[in-house]
Amino acid sequence: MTLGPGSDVLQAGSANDTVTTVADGQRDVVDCGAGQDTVEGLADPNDELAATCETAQRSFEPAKLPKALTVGPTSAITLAIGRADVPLSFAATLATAPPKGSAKKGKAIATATAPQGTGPAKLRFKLAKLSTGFLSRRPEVRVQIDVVAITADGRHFPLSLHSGSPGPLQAIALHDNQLRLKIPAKLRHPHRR
Ligand SMILES: [Ca+2]
Ligand SMILES: [Ca+2]
Repeated sequence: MTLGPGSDVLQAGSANDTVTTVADGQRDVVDCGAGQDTVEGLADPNDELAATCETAQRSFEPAKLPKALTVGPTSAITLAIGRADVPLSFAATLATAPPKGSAKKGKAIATATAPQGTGPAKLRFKLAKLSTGFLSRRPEVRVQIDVVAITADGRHFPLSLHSGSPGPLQAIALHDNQLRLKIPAKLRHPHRR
């Protein structure tokens, strides 16, 4: 099976399939189905290849996002985003999640970068001004994490991270890249006991 130009979603059947043209710079979502299946070529960092693709070279394997994360005592959060099998650097923005179905953009809260490397990838966000402003009033806020993987040759791949384990075809769902951030009262009101 050869995928065409652009982003593709492929659900293969029970035959032994060979899927080509995944490393095309576009995000592809592939579930190989049953059988002994092969994906040819090194996948793009944002391609999503299900575990049903037995033989596949993944360049980035995303981690499962936690459903909720509590801000640490230094007003920072550290998030494991996955594992790079080729040298990748990362740039990320943390913003409030817009209401479901809304075209509005969230409010940016923090940014983070991770230097180029292979192996486990982590992002550390330092949150400013928790004791003033809108975050001081919110014990919990739904946030969106937009992460871009940058290859050694400078190409940018927006990543898709999930907190659940939906089937790969549902993986392009609404709540991509979102989690709940819990902000302890003592960070929001440091002077109150
Ligand atoms: Ca691709
Ligand atoms: Ca198959």
